[in-house]
Amino acid sequence: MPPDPPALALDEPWDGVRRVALGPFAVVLRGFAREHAPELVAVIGTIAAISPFRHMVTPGGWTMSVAMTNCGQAGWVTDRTGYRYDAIDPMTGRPWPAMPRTFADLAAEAAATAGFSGFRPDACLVNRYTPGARLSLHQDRNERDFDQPIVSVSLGLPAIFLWGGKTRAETVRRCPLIHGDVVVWGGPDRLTFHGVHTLADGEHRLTGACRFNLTFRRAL
Ligand code: MD3
Ligand code: FE
Repeated sequence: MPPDPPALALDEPWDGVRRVALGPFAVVLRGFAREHAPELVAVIGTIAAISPFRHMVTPGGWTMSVAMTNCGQAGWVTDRTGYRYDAIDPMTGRPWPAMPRTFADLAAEAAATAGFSGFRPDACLVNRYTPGARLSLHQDRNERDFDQPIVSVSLGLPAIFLWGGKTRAETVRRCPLIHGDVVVWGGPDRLTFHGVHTLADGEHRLTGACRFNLTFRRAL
């Protein structure tokens, strides 16, 4: 009998991608988007020229510290009436800018690398964090099909991602996310409580004093 192949540690790249598991179906692909970062940041600028970043208001009446915009067929929005996906940007009254091919291809490639082949996102939420901004613990449950994964791309300043459990009460773990990291969530980990810790001061050569996060979803 041939000997078993040597076990691969999860953080050892076997196809050039360094993986860090957050859970059984949640994986960080370290630096996966790094080489695409300059283009991604430039495209964020063209999206924001059409649908500007804005601070949305939660149903409870709080103005979010994270500024947001969207591209794709559907955009995530919140106002006093609730959270939803909308094909129309409420600020401009026009459709969100189309999802650039480079965005959709990167998200599909990352999903496939994490074991979710055939992911075709129709929504991309663009989050902009400046120092002091944070995203409190929440679940993403406005999407129709929870079997579809979510892909997130971190650009610019580093952040501490908060990773909880299936209920709000469970212990929260911290995971640093840096420029170029891509995270893919799916399956049972899709409804995990998560958030982003208050962004620390800093300067990034590509983004200045800011962190962008692209969140790709199949919303419709
Ligand atoms: C884990 N954004 O926009 S993306 C969000 O860095 C959001 O801006 C964070 O959470 C950010 O809703 C993190 C990562 C993310 C998105 C969806 C998830 C993580 C998730 C759904 C389930 C579990
Ligand atoms: Fe979220």
